[in-house]
Amino acid sequence: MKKYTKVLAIAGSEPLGSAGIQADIKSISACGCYACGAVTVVVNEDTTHVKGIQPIPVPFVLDQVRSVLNDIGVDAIKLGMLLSAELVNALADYLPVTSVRNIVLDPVMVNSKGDTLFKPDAIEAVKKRLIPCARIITPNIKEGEILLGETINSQADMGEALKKLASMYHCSIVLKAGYFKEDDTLTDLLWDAEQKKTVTLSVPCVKTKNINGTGCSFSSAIASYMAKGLGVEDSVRAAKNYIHNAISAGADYEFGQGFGPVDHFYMLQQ
Ligand code: PXL
Repeated sequence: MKKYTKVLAIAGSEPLGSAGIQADIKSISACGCYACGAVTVVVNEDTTHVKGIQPIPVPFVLDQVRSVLNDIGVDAIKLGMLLSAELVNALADYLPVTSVRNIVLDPVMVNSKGDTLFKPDAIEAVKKRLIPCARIITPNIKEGEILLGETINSQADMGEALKKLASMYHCSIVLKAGYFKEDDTLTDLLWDAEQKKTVTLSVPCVKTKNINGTGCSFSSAIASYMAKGLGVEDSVRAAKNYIHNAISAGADYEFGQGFGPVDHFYMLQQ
């Protein structure tokens, strides 16, 4: 019998098809895996801002996750927008009793538009309870600052920040430089906690407003490559390559008044 390599996204829905679980499903599919999705919240947004958030009741989110894991099983899980401490704690209780070890946590707290996507009490629960379940976390600079409790003012500060984050949290960490987009080159830093090494990942900065959902898509790509059996560094390098190509290919599309999407399926247009 043939088997799919399966990735479950546990994340929020949004109507544009650019970010959240829609972006996760596109990214996982584009990276060659079978995408499953358990919805945590339904967000109403346009390309300029978030207008409303309706959480799905926590027991029902867990029911969706159990339906996937108990029946078909998955090779990796990507955690996106979780919103509440109640859901973070429920997942922290449940995930360790599953057999899934490829857990990628995108600590979605602040999006590209600066909207807050987390309740304050959820932040403590993520730090104390959920990060210990993750194989890798993928904070942007703002999320890195929240996890660290200090500001990160430039790319030059990122090395020190990553060292401190690595000593606080014991998983692998990609600290994403995206906020420093006045620079010509963006250098994300990876702490590979399994090989005990720091890796620099530099790409030319693409000048575009079409960056909605980049974090979602990147973390889902990491989960997909981990699901296929790649190690931490190889998964992050492959995912970085995927998201850079998707941003470059999507850069010149007109899409609403604000932030547009990346071109998830750029490889189908060649
Ligand atoms: O890009 C962060 C993000 C994650 N999840 C959902 C979102 C967004 C951005 O707006 O709507 C559901």
